[in-house]
Amino acid sequence: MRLPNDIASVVRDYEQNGVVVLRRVLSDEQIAEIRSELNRYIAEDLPHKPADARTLESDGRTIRNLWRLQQHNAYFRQFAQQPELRQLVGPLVRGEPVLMGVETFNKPARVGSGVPYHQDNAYFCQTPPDVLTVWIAIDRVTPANGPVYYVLGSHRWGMLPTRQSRVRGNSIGLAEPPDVPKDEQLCATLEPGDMVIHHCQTIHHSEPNRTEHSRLGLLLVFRGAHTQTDPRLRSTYEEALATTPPA
Ligand SMILES: O=C(O)CCC(=O)C(=O)O
Repeated sequence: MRLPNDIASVVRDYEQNGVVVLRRVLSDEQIAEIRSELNRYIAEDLPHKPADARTLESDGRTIRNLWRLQQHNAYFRQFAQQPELRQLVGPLVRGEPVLMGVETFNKPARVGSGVPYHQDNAYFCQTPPDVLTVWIAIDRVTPANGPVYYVLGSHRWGMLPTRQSRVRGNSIGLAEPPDVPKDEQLCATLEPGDMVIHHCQTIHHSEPNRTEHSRLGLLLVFRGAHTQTDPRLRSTYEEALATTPPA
């Protein structure tokens, strides 16, 4: 990984905006290796995993998400533990980074579904909210194939009211979309190997992919070792999960 030397400026941007974009962190070779391991995992291992190791698109066969790769796959578990990444993540989560999840948002060509406006901490349920997601572009992300939009500074708005979304894989969203026009949000158009880091209270969403071009993202979730589960957030999330399970 080629991460910036100037960690202080990444921390400044992250604290200011709740999201920071880092370009060309992974090489083409590293991207090819990740893609090949994902394909191998899907073909050889996934059929033997529990159904909730993935979410399918509404066609019932195309993969929308892979979940908990840190449990299911040694390659991705190790990938997420690279020392230079932990060094960057530590100051952002204000403590010792603990890996909470490795997952994918595949946003496949033609059938890739949207993700409703949400704050991740409605899913992670941690207090204090020292949790973040590292979103790595495996495919190119264009304005057309379902980029993620982030509302800058919204990580400072606290946890907003939620409602169940009935979207498989994203069961809980914001009760109301934020009053910030899309053209004022950060649209994360990315090249393969670029990385976006966002805070777990940063509001974000993405639209369906109707193009012929897949928009695969690999996500790593870290919390600070000092965070704890908030029982109120957790029970709201469990209700949403019961209504709309991932599989
Ligand atoms: O990749 C997407 O479309 C949505 C990703 C997302 O919700 C997240 O990074 O938490």
